[in-house]
Amino acid sequence: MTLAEPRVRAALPAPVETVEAGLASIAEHGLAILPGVLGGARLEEARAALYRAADQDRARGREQKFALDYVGDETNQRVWNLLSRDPVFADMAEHPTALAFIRAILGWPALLGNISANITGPGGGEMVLHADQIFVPEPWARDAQGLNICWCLDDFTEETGATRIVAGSHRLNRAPRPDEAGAETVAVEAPAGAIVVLDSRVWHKTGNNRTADRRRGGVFAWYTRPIYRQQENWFLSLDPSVRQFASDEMLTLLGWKTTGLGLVNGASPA
Ligand SMILES: O=C(O)CCC(=O)C(=O)O
Repeated sequence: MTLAEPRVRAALPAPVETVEAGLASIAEHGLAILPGVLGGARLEEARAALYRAADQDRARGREQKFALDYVGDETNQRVWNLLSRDPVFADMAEHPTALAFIRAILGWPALLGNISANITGPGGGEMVLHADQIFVPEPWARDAQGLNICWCLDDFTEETGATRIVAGSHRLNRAPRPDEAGAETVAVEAPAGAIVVLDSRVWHKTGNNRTADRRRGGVFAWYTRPIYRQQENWFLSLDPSVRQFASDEMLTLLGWKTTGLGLVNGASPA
């Protein structure tokens, strides 16, 4: 990084309680931490649904690794296409607080690129340091092209492998170069039930899980402006009952309700 580039800091922003404060935190630091968005029985329901899906995938040999995870790491576990696994994940993807951030930063319509999980396990390795919009050719436009909303279903701590970020790096408005992979990062510590809203340009990675026996479940809802291809191909993989009972907002997020792009014979498919 040259001196002409904005300073990035290792410090974490303070948690906030409102969307308005969250938007200010994202503008300044590239992320916002909002505790208590999920609580009580809803948190337990989401957690149970995630670990049920993860354990089923492992037992059936259905795990799929991710390209940015370290090769050979058999500890951390990805669970994809959560919409098809339990209705609680649709509730999270279209949670009013989540959509308030999407509307304010990306505008509407926006697309849900995926809602998937990364579960760290004891001894689990880190991920490659990255920005989520790395598929966008540089130079990047002035504004974020996506938002990643992490739902902490367990306590995110340094020991459990909390996501690690380079706060303020969104202001560099470019992806990290290979020689910056070792940049100083800080663990985003947040209690179970919190959401962490990440600007798609902020540099981050999974942390090492150094516990003897604790998993860290994080559900990542990834949204983009409507010109980008979704990470999950919902049209092939989505359980049809999700679309059948979807709200108008969910149909828009999935790409079934659309204008201009993604038409079927010139008309919106839904
Ligand atoms: O698991 C984490 O903490 C980060 C995951 C992540 O950055 C990603 O999936 O893009």
